[in-house]
Amino acid sequence: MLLKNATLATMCRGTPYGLIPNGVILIEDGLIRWVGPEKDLPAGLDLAAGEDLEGRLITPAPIDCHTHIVHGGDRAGEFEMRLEGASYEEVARAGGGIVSTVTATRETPEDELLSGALRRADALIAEGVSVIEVKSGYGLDVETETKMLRAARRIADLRPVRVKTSFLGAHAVTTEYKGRNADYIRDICLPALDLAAAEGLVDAVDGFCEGIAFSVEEIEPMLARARQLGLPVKLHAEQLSNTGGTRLAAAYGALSADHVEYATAEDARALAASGSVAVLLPGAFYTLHETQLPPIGAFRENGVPMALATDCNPGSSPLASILLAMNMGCTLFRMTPEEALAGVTRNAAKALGLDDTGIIAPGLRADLAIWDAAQPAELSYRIGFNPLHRRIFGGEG
Ligand code: DI6
Ligand code: FE
Repeated sequence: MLLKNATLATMCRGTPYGLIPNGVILIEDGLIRWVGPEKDLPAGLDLAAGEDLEGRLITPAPIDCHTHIVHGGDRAGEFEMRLEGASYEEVARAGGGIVSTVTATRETPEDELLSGALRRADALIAEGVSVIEVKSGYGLDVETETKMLRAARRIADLRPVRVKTSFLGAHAVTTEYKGRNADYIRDICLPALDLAAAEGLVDAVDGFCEGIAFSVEEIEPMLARARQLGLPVKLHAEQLSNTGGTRLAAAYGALSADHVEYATAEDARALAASGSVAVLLPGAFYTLHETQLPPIGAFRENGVPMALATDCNPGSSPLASILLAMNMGCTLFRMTPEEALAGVTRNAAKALGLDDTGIIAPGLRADLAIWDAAQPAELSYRIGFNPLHRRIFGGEG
């Protein structure tokens, strides 16, 4: 496959967007073989046979590096109650909150979890997404955590997309373990992780480090077990308050620390030292009416790579649009459109430990998005408009 007459935002470093006007991409065996300006085309390549993209923009296919798209039920009723004035406690007493999603997820058979997740995955794929990270964390028992991860894996059997799974057993505790977080980690979380990892269901280990969830001391055994199992880690950290999750993540060489609204400049330096990505989730910021902005300036100054993702989940971020996440990154977090695009391509790949995708370069997978757009800023600029012209996944499409 030879694509010609396109504007390429390769996202390779050096120039803004790694832009190549009037570019050509040669794809062979699912991989990018050659990329460059038409004038540099190697001898022997017959451009006449190429497909004329009429000046359209090509970017690396977006990657959604933080989602919870496998879950039972929804929380629309809770959303409505809160907007009618119910307090968080009243919602919880009426059976709402994260525990209601746990109940629904336990009750939902794996096939139905899968079909619900496919609807959300399809919305992402329609915007060109080629890799979706999917977390467990609405089971909170051994059986349901593994059921969620099996459903997540099956998405990639049924759709042209890659799935990376994260074990998020340490997400919340159910009533029987209320006030006994450490017991929950020992009795449920660690055995569930061991089992899921043995079944090959886990690509990374995640945890929710927060005042309303787990302390750094409670989470650390999960990271230590991940290390024993040879699995990379990431953490939900500093979302609602600063409890030290970012520094713990950095100490374990985490792939990423996610949310990080309440992270400090010192936390940013820790992430820079460990080479971890800051994954920013403006959908949750927006839904929760948060006002504390993540320390974007400190991330920039320290060279911390920033990724952007949907956090698609039924409670704090019912968002299944990577393009809207990019727009929110720019409008709410004041990221530049170039940072937003790097956030869903190069840096999202890094947040998942993927080195075969995320930029347009020879030898990498041909996972590309072709847009009805003339310049990359258009992807972040419009709201509720999908300019995807075509998606190429592993050289197909
Ligand atoms: N942070 C979040 O924003 C979600 N999980 C997490 O650790 C919330 C998930 C939910 O409300 O269902
Ligand atoms: Fe999340």
